[in-house]
Order: sequence, then structure tokens, then C-alpha cells
Amino acid sequence: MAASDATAEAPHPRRAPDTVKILIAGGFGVGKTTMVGSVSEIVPLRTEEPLTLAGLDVDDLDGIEEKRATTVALDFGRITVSDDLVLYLFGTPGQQRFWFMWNDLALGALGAVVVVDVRRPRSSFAAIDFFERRGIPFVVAVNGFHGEHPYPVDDIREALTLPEGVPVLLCDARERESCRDVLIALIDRLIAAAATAS
Ligand SMILES: Nc1nc2c(ncn2[C@@H]2O[C@H](COP(=O)(O)OP(=O)(O)OP(=O)(O)O)[C@@H](O)[C@H]2O)c(=O)[nH]1
Ligand SMILES: [Mg+2]
Repeated sequence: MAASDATAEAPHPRRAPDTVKILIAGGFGVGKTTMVGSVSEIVPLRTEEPLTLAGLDVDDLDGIEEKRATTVALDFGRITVSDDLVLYLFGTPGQQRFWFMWNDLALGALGAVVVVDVRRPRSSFAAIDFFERRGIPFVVAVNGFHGEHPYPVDDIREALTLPEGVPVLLCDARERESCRDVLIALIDRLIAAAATAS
């Protein structure tokens, strides 16, 4: 066999997929760790510590009475979207006393999902503000606890005073498909933002 034939038959080397860092952010107990765990194809890294009596005065457990642990640093997961694209998911801590970590976590992030608990939308205001100020594109994922979505998207958009163009998706943080749809909406938004910028 001639050398040129061997070259022709050699398998085409596969290009490494693009990797994109995405933040999963939002207020205390809105379902960030749950979302990363639902959608990740690897066993997610978690940094959770038990909630104790010491935090009784500062940890508002209204509506999340079953919550036993809280993220103290980050969650990490991964999802392969296609042969060309892999998302690295970084879940932020939700409690105000850990917000100082958000700046470091946001380094190199191309986009974010702001998770909102449909019963306590205000708890995610600070996260929306954080990404707006930094110009990081984001989508809002409204987590209907117990799978219930009592409010139309337009009402939620108004309650959160979201800027024009920010997608709002109703989701269930416990459901993989639902979380995957949220990430696909974010990718669409990132592509649209890149097209506008070029
Ligand atoms: N019923 C129900 N429970 C949920 C849902 N999402 C999360 N939970 C529960 O609510 C609690 C809080 O969820 P987490 O995923 O820990 O929330 P988090 O935003 O990561 O919380 P922090 O990291 O402490 O800010 C946990 O006990 C979850 O099991 C949901 O959609 N429905
Ligand atoms: Mg968490």
C-alpha cells in the first residue's frame, strides 16, 4: 500500500469539543444543587454542610422546611450537549454570607441560569442584579416546587422587572429533561448575543 493511501485511510482526528463555563445561581434554597445534580452526566461535586441550630436566625427556611444542608462553596457538574459542545456547570452558594465567592466563580463564565423559587421570587433578585451589572447573559428558570406553576410567565417577568429579551422558563429542578431545556435556551441566548456582538 502506498504511503498516500495510508494517509487517506487514517481516521480523521476528532476535534476536541468546545467547553463552556455556565453558572447556576439564585437565592437560598431555590434548587441550584438539585438542578446541577439532575442534569449532570457525571456524579456532581457538592460542597454541602448540614444546617444547624446556630443558623436559625439567619437561614430563612420558610417554604423549604425540609431542607437539611446548604452549599458552602460550589456545585460542579458536566453535560455534553453535542460532539462539539460540553458545558461545565458551576452551582453557586445561595446564602448571603457566601456571596463573596460569586466573583471568583463567575470568572470565565459565558452565561448563567438564575433559578427562582416560584413561591419566593425575591430571593433571586440579587443574582439577577449580579449578572445584569456584569453583562453576563442569563436565563431565568422558575422552579415550581411540587411541580406547580401557578403564575404565567408574563407575571413572573413583571414581578422580577426583567429586562427585555431575558428568557423565562418554567422548570422542575428535579427533572433532567426540564433542566436540559433550560440549558438549551441559555445556549440559544449565548449564540444570539454573540451574533449581535459581531
Ligand atoms: N418539592 C421540591 N423540592 C425541591 C425542588 N427543588 C429542590 N427541592 C428541595 O429543596 C431543598 C433545596 O434545594 P437545593 O437544591 O439544596 O437548593 P440550593 O439552591 O442549592 O440551596 P443553597 O445551596 O442552600 O442555596 C432541597 O431539600 C431539595 O431537595 C423542587 O422542585 N420540588
Ligand atoms: Mg446548593
